[in-house]
Amino acid sequence: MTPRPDDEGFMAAAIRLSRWHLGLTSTNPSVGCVIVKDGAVIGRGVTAVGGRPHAETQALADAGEAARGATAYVTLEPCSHYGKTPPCSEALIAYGVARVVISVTDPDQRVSGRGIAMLRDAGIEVDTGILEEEGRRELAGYLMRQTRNRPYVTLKLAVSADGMIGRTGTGQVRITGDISRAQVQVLRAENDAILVGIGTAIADDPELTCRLPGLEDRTPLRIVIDDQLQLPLGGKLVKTARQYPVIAVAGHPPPFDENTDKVFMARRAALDAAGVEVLQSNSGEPGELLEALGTRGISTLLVEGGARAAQRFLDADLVDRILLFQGPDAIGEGGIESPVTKTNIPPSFRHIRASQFGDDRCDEFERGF
Ligand code: AOF
Ligand code: ZN
Repeated sequence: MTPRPDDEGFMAAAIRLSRWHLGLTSTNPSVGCVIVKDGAVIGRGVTAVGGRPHAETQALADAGEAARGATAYVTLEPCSHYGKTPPCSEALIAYGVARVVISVTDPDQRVSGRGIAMLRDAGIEVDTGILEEEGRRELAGYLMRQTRNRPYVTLKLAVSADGMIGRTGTGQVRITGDISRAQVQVLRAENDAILVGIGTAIADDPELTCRLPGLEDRTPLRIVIDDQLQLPLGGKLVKTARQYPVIAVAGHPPPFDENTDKVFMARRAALDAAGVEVLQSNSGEPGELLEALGTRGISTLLVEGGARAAQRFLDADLVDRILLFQGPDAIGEGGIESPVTKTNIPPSFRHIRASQFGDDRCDEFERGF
């Protein structure tokens, strides 16, 4: 019942493995599992695309007979329920694994401690909480949706050297370089959904797809906060809506007079005809949208801008992670100030990582939950 010196290294390997299918297993989490015997990895598994089979059963199959007496490192507590597949705990027992090391316990009410109990009842040694902080980070979307029925929210901002996110009156301003841009495409692929405000949708005409070769199919659900349904019908978002889904979130019904009512309904019908889903929000609050997304199985949301949308999520205290990309050039006059810069990150956030992407620096901040 005591952690061993090698535990963290092997758990780190299991966590790295879990990243392979990040964004591809929804609504199941992407779990990693390595099976170790005599100091060597003899089996590997990651939750399959689509969520099944689970990581452990694949790692056990990979190890085969050799799993007898081995140690299994798994990023999430092995399941104990009969779903579409039999429980992983049962498989670990059947293969004769001697010890199971777990990073994060599973909040799913069908599991939640029962997986560990099943293993212990069978005489298997179990240790939990190994690299828990790192494990929770990879499973953040799953954990957030399970415990709060909302997606884990990442706010991504690209700011100039003088802390601006753009310039008034112009379209997209190039702030960061190619490597950062590619990095953002990876971020898109890893998230279930991506959101911008209508201001950005009009000014930048973004496509919000994932365009990295091989990752095109991992374009997330695209969402625009669009109180008055002004999304341009000729823009890239609407034009690609039949291929990659788009949701326009309409604000709470304004005090309509007959005329505005007609315009709103006409826009609604036009978006509908173009294949855009219109979601009517009652309160106009980000919390309401997040709950609706959680209920649809969306575990991770990337908020990509602009300043107003970012501010709405920050004000509602609904940002869990901030990624601040900073380019080398200043924008100067006419710049639109970023709601967040390195010097005014809300105090509940902790700096966890800094990376260099070409000439740009990226700082990552998170707060626990
Ligand atoms: C594991 N290993 O790799 C994953 C687990 O719909 P089901 O039957 O696949 O069950 C989904 C639940 O399985 C999910 O809520 C979580 O509790 C667990 N996910 N468990 O042992 C895995 N992905
Ligand atoms: Zn399982």
